[in-house]
Amino acid sequence: MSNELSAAGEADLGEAMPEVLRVWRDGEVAVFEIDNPPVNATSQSVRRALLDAVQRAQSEPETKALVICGAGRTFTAGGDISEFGKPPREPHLPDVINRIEESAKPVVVAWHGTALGGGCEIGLGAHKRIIAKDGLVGLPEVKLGLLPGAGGTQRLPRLIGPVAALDLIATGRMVGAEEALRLGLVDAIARDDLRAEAIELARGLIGQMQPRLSLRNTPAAEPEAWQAMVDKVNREARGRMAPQRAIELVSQSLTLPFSIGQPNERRAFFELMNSEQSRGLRHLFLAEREAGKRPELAGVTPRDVRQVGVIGAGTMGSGIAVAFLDAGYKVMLIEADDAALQAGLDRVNGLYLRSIRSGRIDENTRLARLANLAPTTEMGRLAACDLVIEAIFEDMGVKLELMKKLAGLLSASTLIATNTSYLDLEPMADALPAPERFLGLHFFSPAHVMKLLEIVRARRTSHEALATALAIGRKLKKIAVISGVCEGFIGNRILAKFRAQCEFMLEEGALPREIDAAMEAFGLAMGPFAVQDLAGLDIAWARRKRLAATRDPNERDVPIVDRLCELGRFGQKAGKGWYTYENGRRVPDPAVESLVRAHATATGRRQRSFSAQEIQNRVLTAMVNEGAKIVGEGIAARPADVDLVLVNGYGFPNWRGGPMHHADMLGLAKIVVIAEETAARDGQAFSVAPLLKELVASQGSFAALNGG
Ligand code: T1G
Repeated sequence: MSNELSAAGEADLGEAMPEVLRVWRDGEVAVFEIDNPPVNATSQSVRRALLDAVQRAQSEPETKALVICGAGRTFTAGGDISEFGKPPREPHLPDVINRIEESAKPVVVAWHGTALGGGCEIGLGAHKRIIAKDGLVGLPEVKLGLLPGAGGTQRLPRLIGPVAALDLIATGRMVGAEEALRLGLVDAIARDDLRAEAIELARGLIGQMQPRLSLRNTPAAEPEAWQAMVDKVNREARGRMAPQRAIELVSQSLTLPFSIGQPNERRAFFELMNSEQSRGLRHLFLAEREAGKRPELAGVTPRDVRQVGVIGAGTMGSGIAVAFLDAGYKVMLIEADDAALQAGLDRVNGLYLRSIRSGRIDENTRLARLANLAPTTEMGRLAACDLVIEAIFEDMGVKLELMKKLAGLLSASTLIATNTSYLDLEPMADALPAPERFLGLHFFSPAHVMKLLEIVRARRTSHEALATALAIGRKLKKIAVISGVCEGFIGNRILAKFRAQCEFMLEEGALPREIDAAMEAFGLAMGPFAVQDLAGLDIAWARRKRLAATRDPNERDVPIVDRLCELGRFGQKAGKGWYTYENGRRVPDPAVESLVRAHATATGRRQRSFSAQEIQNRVLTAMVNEGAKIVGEGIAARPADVDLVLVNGYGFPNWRGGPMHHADMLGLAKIVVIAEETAARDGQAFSVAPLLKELVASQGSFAALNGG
């Protein structure tokens, strides 16, 4: 039977200690349970309590073995992110873990929930590891721009070999129990009762000499496998420093003793901690968790949504249907006629077949998800839905007609959402009784893959509808950001300014390939012209033609895309656009370059060459300036929300933290100087955001507006 020995914080450990470690004994086994909600982070108090408990156990004759486990939903999420960037406080985690490893009495770690970062490293210091069936373990530090800093880069390769270790450290991916066992990362998977089995395991080790990972040699790697992994990590690092440092440190575990490798790791850890890349990634981690927290929504209970109707089974509609099916919702997919419905179903099936082929899901999962799909052409059936999302043609007239139809079909309490990416929500809301249940759910294509969801709040959208949308976003595992209504909402509004600035540079002497190369060097996955080719230039052309009649003739407008389309250069699908495509490979086309040059000369503007840095500065300034307007107008609640949108929906490099965070790093004064130059040059197409000027005048920063 278990008997409670002490709780850290009670008499024997001194008054000052918070109760973050519960200690009791099961026969000869002392059990230490980390209890530091919400995720048992290895905060200073936890490190102190764990170190004291392990030390004390050494001299307790009745204790012969130790088990370390976690309370609540997770073993530990690792280092306490709120302590990052502050001076480290003793005891340091590497020392605590070294002490665990040196324990004369065997130590077993019981992993449940997630054992991440420092939580995984505690396990590597222990003598045996057991994991719950549904437990996950990993070293995700790289996602925060860091590396494991408590021995992980040195002990993991010694345990599972350098190739697998580098894979886990450089990707930061979590592995489940089965894979952990296969890799040799755990000694056992608990059959049933993790705690009891961990205690049993510890009991079986009593009296035996315990191996220390730090004294072991890293097993030699197959040279080709090692090189292949190094190449993969370098390829995928794309400007990020942490994965590259991981290669260096895991390599050191092959040649250097732990006593040298560990201090090297610690140095790298602090260097990275102070890097802009890690600051950017940590900013996004916190921004993601803050995005859904709105003071006005505190205490508002989201509605229960189970049955979702999706109207329109085109690319967006079918992707949205799959996103909801994947999250366990029942989905009704509506099309106007049988042929369109069948085409939509084929799309849904195609998405699932791709998921099977890539190993993301198995056949049973596919069948289970499809069992929740009800395809139909009968609009009347929508009455059974808790939420209806329209994903039909992007045309106000068509959408208004649909809203009128829905008004007659649905009860006034059914939530109604539009997936429009540009159109004004207010006229649609006007067409509905009870407009407070209406809002925008702007998904990004492919909707079942892309992480971003813009929740668009119309003037009358209720708190309940917003809270429900946020809860849906969480269930869909999306990063949901609330936007007010404006042309293009947060993301497309900034994208429009970004693209315009790129086209303006074409008129001043830059070439598409130079702009793309500069922006790819900045960290964008693809340059803006290559992206347009991928999406198809005809879409922009159609929109331009639609807007031509109402365009202000004084506004700076670049018509090059019209010329390309007139020549049938619709982008990748036509084999030519801003570039020519040879066997799928993009190559600059002299014909386009002379067309661009001819247009540029005809504008009468001064022609000059651009450095990559100048291109990047102009693009960034255009984005940040528009972002500042969006925040200033209250369309986005915080600059950090703008960062989340650009990083998760538009390929802005996450290690730069998003445009607003990056602007803070560069200094807003510098951005304002470039913005003022731009305003002088671009006339009506550009004005400096008042908020940006205010912040510079008050020596403020976007960060100060993030709160949280
Ligand atoms: N430190 C402090 N707070 C944390 C935290 C952490 N490591 N992880 C999560 N939280 C907070 C989070 O801000 C939120 O707070 C709440 O917990 C719930 O999180 C030397 C030093 C564990 C998979 O990178 O991946 O170890 O918003 O909303 O979706 O090598 O959180 O409620 O106020 O995310 O269930 C490495 C990061 C650290 C893990 C849970 N560890 N965390 O996901 O809940 S570096 C990580 C996660 C390290 C050593 C170094 C996830 C999760 P609030 P949540 P979730």
